[in-house]
Amino acid sequence: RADGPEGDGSGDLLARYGCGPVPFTGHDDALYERRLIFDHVVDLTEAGPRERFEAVAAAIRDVLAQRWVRTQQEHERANPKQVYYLSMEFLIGRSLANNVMNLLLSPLVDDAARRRGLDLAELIEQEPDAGLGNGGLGRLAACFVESMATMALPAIGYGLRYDFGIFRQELRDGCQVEQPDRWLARPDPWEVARPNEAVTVPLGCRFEAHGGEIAVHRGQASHLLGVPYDRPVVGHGGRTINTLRLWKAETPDVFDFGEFSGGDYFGAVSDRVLAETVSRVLYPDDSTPRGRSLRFLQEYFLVACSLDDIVARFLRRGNDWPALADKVAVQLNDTHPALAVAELMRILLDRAGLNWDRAWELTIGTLAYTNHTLLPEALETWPVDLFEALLPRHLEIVYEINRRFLDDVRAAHPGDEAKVGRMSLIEEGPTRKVRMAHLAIVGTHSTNGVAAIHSELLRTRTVPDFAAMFPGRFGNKTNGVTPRRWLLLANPGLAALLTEAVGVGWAADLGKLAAVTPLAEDAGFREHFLAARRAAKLRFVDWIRDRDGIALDPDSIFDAQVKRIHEYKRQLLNVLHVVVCYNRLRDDPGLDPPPRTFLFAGKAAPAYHLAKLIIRLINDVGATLDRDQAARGRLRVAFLPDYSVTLAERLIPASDVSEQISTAGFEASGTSNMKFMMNGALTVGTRDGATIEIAEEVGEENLFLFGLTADQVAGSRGWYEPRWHYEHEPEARRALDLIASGHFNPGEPGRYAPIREALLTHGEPYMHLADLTSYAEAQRCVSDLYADRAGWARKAIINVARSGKFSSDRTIAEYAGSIWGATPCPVA
Ligand code: T68
Repeated sequence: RADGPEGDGSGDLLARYGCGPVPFTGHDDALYERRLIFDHVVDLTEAGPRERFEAVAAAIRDVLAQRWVRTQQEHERANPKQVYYLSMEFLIGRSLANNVMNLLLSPLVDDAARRRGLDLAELIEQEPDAGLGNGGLGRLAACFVESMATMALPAIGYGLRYDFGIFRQELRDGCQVEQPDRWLARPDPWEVARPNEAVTVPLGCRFEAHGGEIAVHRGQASHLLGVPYDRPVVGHGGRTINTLRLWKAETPDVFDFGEFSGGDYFGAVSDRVLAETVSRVLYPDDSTPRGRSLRFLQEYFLVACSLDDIVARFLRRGNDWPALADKVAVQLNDTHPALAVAELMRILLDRAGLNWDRAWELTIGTLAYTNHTLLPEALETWPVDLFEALLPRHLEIVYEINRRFLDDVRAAHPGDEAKVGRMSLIEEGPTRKVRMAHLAIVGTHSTNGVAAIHSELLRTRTVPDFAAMFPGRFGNKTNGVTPRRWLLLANPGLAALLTEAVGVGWAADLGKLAAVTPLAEDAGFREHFLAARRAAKLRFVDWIRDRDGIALDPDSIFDAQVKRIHEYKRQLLNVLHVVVCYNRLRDDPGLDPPPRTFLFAGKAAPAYHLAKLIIRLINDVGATLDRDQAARGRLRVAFLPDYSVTLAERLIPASDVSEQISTAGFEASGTSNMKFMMNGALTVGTRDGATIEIAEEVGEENLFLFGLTADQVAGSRGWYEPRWHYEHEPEARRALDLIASGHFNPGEPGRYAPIREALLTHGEPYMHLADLTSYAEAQRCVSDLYADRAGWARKAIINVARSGKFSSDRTIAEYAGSIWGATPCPVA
């Protein structure tokens, strides 16, 4: 009775990968009631919303359990090349509605809920976001595992099961206050603990944890235990259900426990608590690693647990060491798991007993690395001392890799010791450090960036010596996002319209949306399109009113910049433009631009003081505009607290304008730019990251590009003088002066002096003032076009129609084809 809709969900791509809708049959109709009564021991009529959510989720898990087992059995049997995605972050969000959708159970579940009088929307709101990531990098990992399952690739994601994910952001007086994210306060219905598959992680010392740092006791080896918690990753169509395996750190079992505690009950129990600190909390710094030693231990813990598991599975399937690179592909999500290079070498040398050259060839053949940033301060390094204390054998291996590598560098460039110093895996200085990016490039067969411009800059500017030495290793894999979560689930109205226009296949083959292009010229379709977008807007307005008590005017343009707060992303450029608009309204009350609401959301790293000041400024400006007659009803600013996957799912479909305004050359790719485009927002953006490729797909006339190019930005290094703009551009000067005057914060007039100072510093790296004039001009074009409903709809429709390239299915097909050499393993 749980049949998926016939013939549905079987796009060309799915067909190519041998998948299609799968009928679920033979489940009894009382899964929900049984879960409620037997798991919660509560009468049906007494159950609260949280219990009802858990029972529904558990019932869905019951439905998928056999299919999940079947997937694993098929992978064991077929022994295909298996893909492993290692990431310190998976920003999953909620799972209930997504899983129901991908299982093609929505009609059944809607019907079952109706018959029981259950309010599904209310139950969905009970699920906390699994916020095990900071931003783009973590969300990308979540999109990738979903695409891999949809495409029937035999793939496992490995990460950490943090007790606390990304902090909850509260605003007090307009300031960010971080609160712990207690997402596991109630049992998570999706995870399956597998203590019998726990692995032991040996360490070269014992340690104590003090506020994110560890103190080591050298010479006393110790162990951690990694306990896997598995989560289902449901592919669209429900045929393949892959696994996301998250490791929880514990202390070794009671047996060892008794041995080393030596009768010290109290000490033994506190050791357990200590071990568990390793997977306690996600580090909330998205771009500047703070070099905390506990983070290093987390990274090693992920690598050691995952490689142990990978090797065990490889051997269990009857494979032998020489076949490792033919049967296993490991993708490293940034350098965070780059210790895998040393760990795999250790396994192959010390456990498999291979010689160095054999071990090295297999290591390189198995591993591949993705870079996500060019910011020099974001490139990870770890002190040699920390390696030595915690992982002495790994340090030995790193030194040997480096010795052989530098021999090769010297052979190729005799006498060029400067190059040797630049390329070494070890950074010399007062504290010697291991350069993780160098280790990752040297120890893998593939290094890729995440958008064309980023991959190019990586090769030519960041690591040119390596690109020259290993030209065949460098490539590009432009990011993508899953159209299931980000269009089919997030925007049901628009999704239904698209299905009506081009059939159901688009969700699994987003290129099919190209067939929508001619409908941009169809007045009737444009009306339906605008109506679907209006519906998404109204839905968001209701939702955010209920969540935060924020009242938004759906008749205004929703102009959104939602992402981590960072100087390079230039929320300040957006604010400066808002103040320019405000000054114009104050000067000329007769002005009549279309009303606009500037929506901001995003978290600041807790120690990034300027980013926190930017949040406060946005809130101060918002409050001032609300009070000022000149702005009221025409210009608003709202900062939506606690940005999350769930907030993004609601906000993106409701937005008219997508702000992608990073300083050119700084944003590796961006992925929200793709989500906005797919949902019919128009982009105001710089020629940066994947926004360049969006412009190529839609044509420059269908978005609003402005500002300096990456080459121009790089060419200005050293001589950029923001004061020139301040002195010659009156609107820029007045905006900056108004911010610095205390107009928005009369209680503490000096509050924004540091912002003024930063923006006017000679050589200001993000060149805000240099781009302000062209940005304001682009924004004027936005306002002008908005007045032309048909013109706006045409462009928006073309954006949706041309978004096919930005499906993560395309990205994953490229990884599978040119990096992993992996092919689908469909589950019958
Ligand atoms: C982002 N990086 C890029 N890093 O900024 C973005 N970093 O352009 C890109 O689209 C995205 O990756 C996906 O490729 C991050 O999100 C982090 O979150 C991070 C976390 C810890 C340490 C360093």
